[in-house]
Amino acid sequence: MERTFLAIKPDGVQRGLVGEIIRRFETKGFTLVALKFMKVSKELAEQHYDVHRERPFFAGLVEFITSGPVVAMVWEGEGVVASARKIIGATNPLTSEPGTIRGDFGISIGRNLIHGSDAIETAQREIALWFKDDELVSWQPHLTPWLK
Ligand code: FUP
Repeated sequence: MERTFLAIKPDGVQRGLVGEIIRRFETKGFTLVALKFMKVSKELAEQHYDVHRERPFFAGLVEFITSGPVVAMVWEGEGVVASARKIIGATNPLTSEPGTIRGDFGISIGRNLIHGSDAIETAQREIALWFKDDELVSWQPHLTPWLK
């Protein structure tokens, strides 16, 4: 089954949006596989954003993501990678559609509340980077038959 990696960034935590953000994935019908509340090390932040290493915003991005606790999560479900990206909205909250997390709660590209893997292969890399195998919980929610 398809899985994605999501992380509520320090701004989402500081603004008290953890419950609101998790609720959107839960009520959509996706299944929670792993969740941890943690401070992010500089090493983990740099590895996570490795593709942006040469970009001018890289240092600020690493500083921001390590500035306070985050909620790291794995969610599972058919098409979850692309669907989560829709629920999250475009990178810049000023142009994200209303109804998306970034569109509803953000105004700054550098404070865009949540990360979501952009492709299935990226999700696999990010899940392995953030979680140990024994932190991933496989289970069958009883609600499943009502959603299909
Ligand atoms: P996304 O996949 O929507 O999180 O966006 P990207 O992978 O393109 O960018 C990763 C993070 O870099 C964004 F969440 C915000 C930050 N960023 C900037 O701060 N400035 C930019 O110009 C582009 C991205």
